[in-house]
Amino acid sequence: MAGLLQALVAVSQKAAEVARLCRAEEPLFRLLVAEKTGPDRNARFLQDFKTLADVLIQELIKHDLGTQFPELRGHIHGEESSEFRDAEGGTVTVRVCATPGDTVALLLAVLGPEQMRAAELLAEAVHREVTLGDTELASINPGVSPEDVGIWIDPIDSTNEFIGGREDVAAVDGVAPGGLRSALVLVGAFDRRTGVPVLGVINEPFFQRDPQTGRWQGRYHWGVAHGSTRLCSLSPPAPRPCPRVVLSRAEGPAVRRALDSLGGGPPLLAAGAGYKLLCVALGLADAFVLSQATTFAWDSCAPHAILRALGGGVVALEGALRARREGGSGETPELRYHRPQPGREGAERWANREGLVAFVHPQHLRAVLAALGDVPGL
Ligand code: 2IP
Ligand code: CA
Repeated sequence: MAGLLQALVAVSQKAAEVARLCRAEEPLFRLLVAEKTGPDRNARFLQDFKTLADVLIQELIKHDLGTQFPELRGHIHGEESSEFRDAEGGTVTVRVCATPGDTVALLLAVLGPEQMRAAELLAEAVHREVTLGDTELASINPGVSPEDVGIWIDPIDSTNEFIGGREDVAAVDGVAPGGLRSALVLVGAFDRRTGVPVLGVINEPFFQRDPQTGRWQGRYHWGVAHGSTRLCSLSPPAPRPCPRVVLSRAEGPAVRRALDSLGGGPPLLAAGAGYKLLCVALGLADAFVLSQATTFAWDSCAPHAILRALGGGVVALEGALRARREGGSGETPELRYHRPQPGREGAERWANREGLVAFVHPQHLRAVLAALGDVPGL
């Protein structure tokens, strides 16, 4: 039986396939963008279709991993709730059923009986077998036991860019500021006991268009940071002398100004938390700084494992600044993934409340923290 890392990659490939299908197949595409097209809109369900696509991807990942590794059941978490309203106002729990026919029936309950073609296309994709022809990956055995880990899934990070679907967004120094490129599938595994991320897969469903067929081609990246094992499909990028940062468009002016002193040039701006973390892993930026609590465990777990595999990490911004002020020596504690925030409800239980800094080279983390040390409110 293939190992857990190979299974995470395989499910991410299947998820990416469903994401591409939603944009390539007319009946699905129509549903996906229906909110924007107005007159075609069917108030009964259309508003929910983009969420249904997310949930279905999340559920196929849960289903495939739980089938292959029963020890993981009950420990696979995702961003989305799988409860939907059906046509009669009742509740349907979206899941992958035993047969494609049963899955079609369940999807019809959410989509409405007239959406047979869309339901069939989706059900066929979620029941398809995926084979990986990746010989390098096949030879990796990270030694991570499924009974020791939990899983975080972000079925589609940057959902807005996925729906918006812009294809012509020009990259700035290799970084796409937005558009389909920033929509990613993220699947990470963390140690159940310590919360440390140990395996990560980032899948880019919309990496590039095949010049021959015009179809979207994806690619994926994986990393292992378990015990003393560090393995990654990427090589650690060479550090720039002065770190270049990537930021959310929503980042405040005080943080932006403070980071100017790093001397690494104007910050790159990009959509998608996962995409910005990927930019750091790829060396397109040296650090991603976020001062707000707008990312969650499912956004950062998988990329965090990859950054650790490359020798870097992701720390809580406020916690790291506090530790620095208190003059603590030693390593800054990194984000963990096993415990919800006490006293919070819903998604907020899993927010990265203290912001974050992602890096590959520790000297860049130190430079960023030094630059932000005097920003009021941090
Ligand atoms: C979002 C998405 C957003 C990001 C936000 C995430 O996840 O990645 O793009 O904001 O933090 O939670 P920004 O683009 O400003 O970084 P999702 O799309 O899955 O809700
Ligand atoms: Ca997300």
